[in-house]
Amino acid sequence: MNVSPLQKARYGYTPKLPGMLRGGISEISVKVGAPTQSVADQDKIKELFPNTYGKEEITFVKGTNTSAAKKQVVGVILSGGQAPGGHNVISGLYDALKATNKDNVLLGFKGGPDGLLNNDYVEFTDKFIDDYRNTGGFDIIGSGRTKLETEEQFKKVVANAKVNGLTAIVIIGGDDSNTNAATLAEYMAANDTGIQVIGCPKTIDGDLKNEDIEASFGFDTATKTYSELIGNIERDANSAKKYWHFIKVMGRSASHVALECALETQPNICLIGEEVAAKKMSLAQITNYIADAVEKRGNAGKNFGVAIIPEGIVEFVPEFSALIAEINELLAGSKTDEFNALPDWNAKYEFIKKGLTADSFKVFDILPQGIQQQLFLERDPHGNVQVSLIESEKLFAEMVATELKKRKAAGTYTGKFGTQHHFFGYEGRCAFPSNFDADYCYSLGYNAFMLIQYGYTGYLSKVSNLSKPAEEWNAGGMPITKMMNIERRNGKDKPVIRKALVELDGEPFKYFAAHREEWAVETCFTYPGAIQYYGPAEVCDLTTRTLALEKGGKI
Ligand code: FBP
Repeated sequence: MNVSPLQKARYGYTPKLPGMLRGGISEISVKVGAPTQSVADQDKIKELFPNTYGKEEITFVKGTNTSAAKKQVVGVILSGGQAPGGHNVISGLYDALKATNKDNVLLGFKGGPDGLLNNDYVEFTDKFIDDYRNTGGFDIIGSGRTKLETEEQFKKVVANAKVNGLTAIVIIGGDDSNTNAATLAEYMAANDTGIQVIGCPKTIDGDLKNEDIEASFGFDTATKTYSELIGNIERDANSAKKYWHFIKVMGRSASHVALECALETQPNICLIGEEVAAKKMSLAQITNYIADAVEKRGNAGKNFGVAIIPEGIVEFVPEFSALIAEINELLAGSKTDEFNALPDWNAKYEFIKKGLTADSFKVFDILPQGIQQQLFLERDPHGNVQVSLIESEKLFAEMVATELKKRKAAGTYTGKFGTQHHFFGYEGRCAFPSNFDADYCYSLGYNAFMLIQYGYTGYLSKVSNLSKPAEEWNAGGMPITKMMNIERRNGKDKPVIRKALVELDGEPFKYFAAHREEWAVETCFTYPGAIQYYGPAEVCDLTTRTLALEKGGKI
């Protein structure tokens, strides 16, 4: 295999484990905490997960190993969108499994949940794993988004697991994938299969976090990559002084990615979906908010700027989210096929007009046709609107341009407004993991094996105290049902992991809100530069500003 000099050097990087996991299984014991409850809808979740609900949170501590000696055959899948560090979760899992018993086996099922359904796997060896250590991407076994929910699917997974003698399955994924993990764990327990299921918290979106899970892996590297690019664009804008750049960043519904990038780069504008929802802002109000900054800067001769738009923004504009909810119901079940079978956009437009309420149709009708069509693109298998396909960066640039024309005619705006659009998403999902993600992911995988060895099921691998050096990190597990509530998906009530949104009374948002007025009008850009893998720890091992602020630190 041809490898770059950086990749070759990264093979030699030794990820840092939490202090309590160093020394191997013989020195690791378990401290059992208090029983847990789901974050909401307790009765319903308890009823749906009678075998895995209410379990205790656990922490690993230094002490005598009390786990039963047993040969483990573990299956692992990568699930959902790529996130830097997935390969290290697998290498940490592999190293812990082999260090505990060299006869233990790790099978990697290919293409996400489909691998488990189709019994399509590879057996990992030292050589195989070594080629992927500390590298980005999910290409080691691929990924997929299939939802595991039907009896037929579960039966297939159990049959394939039994054929291979699996003792446990590890699902590396985001909120939807770990919802799969919880459901599969419950099925395995209810049917006395003896097969354990453990999840690992992945997603660049940063929305799989709560009081126990401080960060999902990949968020650190992806936001550093986007911030590097945004900083480069800011420098270009400040050099050429002729464009406003509208930059959409990935992150699905929550605006964690946008907020972190704003804290890193101090752009003129950064929209936060959660604030838009809280203030019930309309499309016109958001447009005016951006246009005010453009006007002030333009009238002062600064005809350039940078605006960060979170990809999920449209879901938070109340009139827009009402529209999306109506469209979701309109497309529920077989109605998607009916809609897709219509011959052309005119016929589809009439179908939509008939199906929407008058208020929602009014909002729909003012959107550019391109955006209208994007709202009807296929949902993902979990029923989510694919927000990465909606070009909100163009929507707002167009709406601001229209508003500025009016202001020019009224004589209040004297500047020029030229725009460029960008979407940063896929650029960051497979970057070489930062030192933080390399260490965190390896630790999550290593820790997942400890949970297996100690017989736990339906747990998420938990590594915490992440704003401190790795030596001081804590390791343990949290029942996945603790994070669950009931939400409406595909027109039905479903038990799902609750997404963590940006908290408007949280320190990251408060810091941003305290500085944004100045950033809007002045040019306060900061240029983070590329991720550094080698050099001083204060440059290379720093994690996100979000985590630093959440943990009471300063930035
Ligand atoms: P996960 O929630 O599975 O981690 O996916 C994250 C994500 O990158 C989102 O930010 C984005 O909206 C979506 O995946 C894009 O999906 P796809 O890779 O299918 O285009």
